[in-house]
Formats: sequence, structure tokens, C-alpha cells
Amino acid sequence: MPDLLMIGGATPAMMERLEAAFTIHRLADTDLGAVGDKITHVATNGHDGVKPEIMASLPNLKMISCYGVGYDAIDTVEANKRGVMVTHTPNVLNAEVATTAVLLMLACYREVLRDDAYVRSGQWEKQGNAPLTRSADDQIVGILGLGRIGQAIADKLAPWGTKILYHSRSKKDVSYTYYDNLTNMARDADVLICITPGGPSTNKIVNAEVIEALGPEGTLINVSRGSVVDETALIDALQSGKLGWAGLDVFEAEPHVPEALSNLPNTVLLPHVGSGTVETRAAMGALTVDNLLQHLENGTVKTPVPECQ
Ligand code: A2R
Repeated sequence: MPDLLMIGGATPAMMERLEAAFTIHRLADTDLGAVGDKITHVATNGHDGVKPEIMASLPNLKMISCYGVGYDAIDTVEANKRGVMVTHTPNVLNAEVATTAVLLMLACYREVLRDDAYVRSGQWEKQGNAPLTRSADDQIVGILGLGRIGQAIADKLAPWGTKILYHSRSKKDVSYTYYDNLTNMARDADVLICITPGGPSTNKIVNAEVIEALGPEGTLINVSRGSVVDETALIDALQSGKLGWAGLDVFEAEPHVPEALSNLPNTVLLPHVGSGTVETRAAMGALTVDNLLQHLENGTVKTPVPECQ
């Protein structure tokens, strides 16, 4: 059986199918100096990716299958140069990540964490009704990255009477208002939702200027990559009142989250669970394995990353 290097975890359903087709080497238990030249396939995820030194120790690598849509932790330029196919799991997680974005937005507007604490601490009984919150209906939402997931977010927000603005590299054939300048969009929006890929072209694209343009009544939602937002500028703006609220599923140095963010009352923080439901992870896992098995069978794949198409 061909040899597969496993970076990070996999579900039992994935393992069952992989073990039937490959000899599995788990990164933590493997001496790549000894077996690196046997490895032809890698299964990894968007967070761990494939570190350059690992890629360099696999001279006969043919394919990398990434469990996740974001693949900024994999050097696709180097992979292409070496003729290594890279796949990811687009589309099957669109609805779930969109749910997470809307969940964070609603949690910020309706102060879900504050009011939950109000009930649990007994304050409701002692002090009476909780302070009022803001309505999430009829807001203006700017989507940074109107791709597959961005569109799913716009669709999920439609019943809330939301007006959608968007910024991406290119204008799309949609009825929403396009902005070629992110700061200008942030100025006109109540909420900015980040859902671009990570990597150099989006690194800290949401900077102090964009955050301040969103303003004291504004809400920033990030379900893309921590690298997309300047976290230091974000903390400063949330502390000083230059930005109203932030709902974050991703952070610059995951799983480390700055204490300053955890200490703020105007944040809702999730541990990178945008696609993290049993159903969606099962679909992502199945596609990750489908790509590997199809590649073994006939050298083709279902969902190559754009650079490998
Ligand atoms: O290339 P365009 O014009 O279609 O815009 C894409 C946009 N985008 C950017 N927007 C502004 N500045 C950039 N430097 C930039 N780079 C890319 O992000 C497109 O509208 C969107 C990405 O859409 P998709 O490729 O369909 O990705 P999908 O499946 O929506 O996932 C987005 C990301 C993943 O890469 C993960 O990092 C995360 O969501 O879970």
C-alpha cells in the first residue's frame, strides 16, 4: 500500500477509509529522515498545513489533501514547482461558516453573553430587567470577500432585512453595492464581516484605518483567518471605544488569544469553530478522503486548489 503522512487529526470515518488504502504515518510518531522518501500522499488541515521543512523532506510527494477550504498554511507555489497536487474542501462548509458569522453578529447585537451571565449570576432576580440591546434587523453589512462563503452569509442575512455591501478584488455580477476601497465600505457599514482567504495579500488588510472607519457603533466579525485583522489595532479600538463590538472565530496566534480580548465586555470569542459541526466536518472529511482515493485510482482529484487547476 502507498504511504500517507497524516498531519493533525482525522475523524474515525476518515481513518477507516484511509487505513484501507494507505500505510499511515502520523507526523508525531514518524522519523521523516527514515521514511520521508516513501511518502507519496499527505493528509493535513488548514491550520497545520505542511511546513516547508516537512515538504522538503518528502522527495516523492505527489499529493496534499487539505481538510478545510483555507490552504494558506501550504506553500502552493513550491507544490506547483514540484508537480505536487493540492486539494481542499470548498462548498461543503459554506452554510456552516455562514451560520457562525451570523451567530457572532447576533450575539454581539443582542449581548447574548452579557444577558446569559445576568441570568446565571442571579442579577435578574436581584436587580430587575437587563439593560436593552440593539436590534440586528435592517443593518448595513459589508462583506470583505464575496466568494462562496461570503455569498452564503449574504443569503443567510436576507431575512433580517440586511443591506449588503462588498469588497473583493473584482466586482461580481450581483445586485449588492461594490466598493473598490475597503475603508470606504467600512465607513458606510454597520457591520464588517471578514471572509477572505489568509496569506500575504490579505495580511492585516483590516488595519487601524478600516477599524476606525467602522466606528464606535460598528461591529467587526472575523470568520476568515486571524492574519486578516490587525489584532493590536483591534484591541486598541475596542478598549478606547473607537470600535463598538467584535465577534471573532479566528486569531493571529491560535490557539493563543490575547488576554486583552478575553477581558473586554464587547467581544464574543469562539475557538475557530466556523465549520465545526458533526455534519459539516463529516462532509469535509469525506471530501478530503475522496480526493486522496481518486488520486490513487487515476491521478485526478475532485477539488484542486485554484493554483493546481
Ligand atoms: O478574487 P475575488 O475578487 O473573487 O475576491 C475574493 C476575495 N479576496 C480578496 N478580497 C480583497 N482583497 C484580497 N486581497 C482578496 N483575496 C481574495 O475573497 C473572493 O471574493 C473571496 C474568497 O472567496 P472564495 O475563494 O470563494 O473562498 P471561500 O470558499 O468563500 O473561503 C474563504 C475563506 C477561506 O480561504 C478560509 O480562510 C476561510 O474562508 O474559512
